Amino acid sequence: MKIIQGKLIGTGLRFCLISSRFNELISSRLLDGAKDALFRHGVSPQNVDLVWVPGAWEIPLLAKEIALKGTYDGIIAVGAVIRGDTPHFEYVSAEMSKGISQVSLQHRVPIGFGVLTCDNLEQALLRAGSKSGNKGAETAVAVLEMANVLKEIRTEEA
Ligand code: INI
Repeated sequence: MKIIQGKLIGTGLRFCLISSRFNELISSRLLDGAKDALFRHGVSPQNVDLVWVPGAWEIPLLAKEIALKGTYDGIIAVGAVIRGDTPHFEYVSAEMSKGISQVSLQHRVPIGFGVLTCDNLEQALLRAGSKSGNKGAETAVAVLEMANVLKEIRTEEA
């Protein structure tokens, strides 16, 4: 049996982080978690770029532009959509998540979904570097694994 899996080694790999300014209290913590995870797995700071967007709604378009460049092994999106008093949350979170998934599949680049969708600020804080971990860091490690497993698969194809 042949087992193909991605190593968690980031040497020589390039990543682009996308962070939303909306709910920056949360997104900045997720961003710190993502950067820390990449660097501790051997990714060079010189090989990581960061793009800020206004809110989660804008993430898919930026992800598409970045994917089109073709210069990154993976993209990591972080942010937080927090439910308010109107249905706005539903529209933003649905389109953002669908958009990220579409860009990833269309452009065959791993895009980490480190955007929290929470009912309140407390839920978000718990997932941004406290009791429930840091979803930015978890997402970065997932993208690193995907970047490596895709390299393995593509080397086999060639
Ligand atoms: N953007 C977020 O990233 N999180 C939110 O919780 C949020 N809410 O709730 O409104 C949000 N809205 C802004 C949206 O992403 C766009 O930036 C805005 O609509 C302009 O296009």
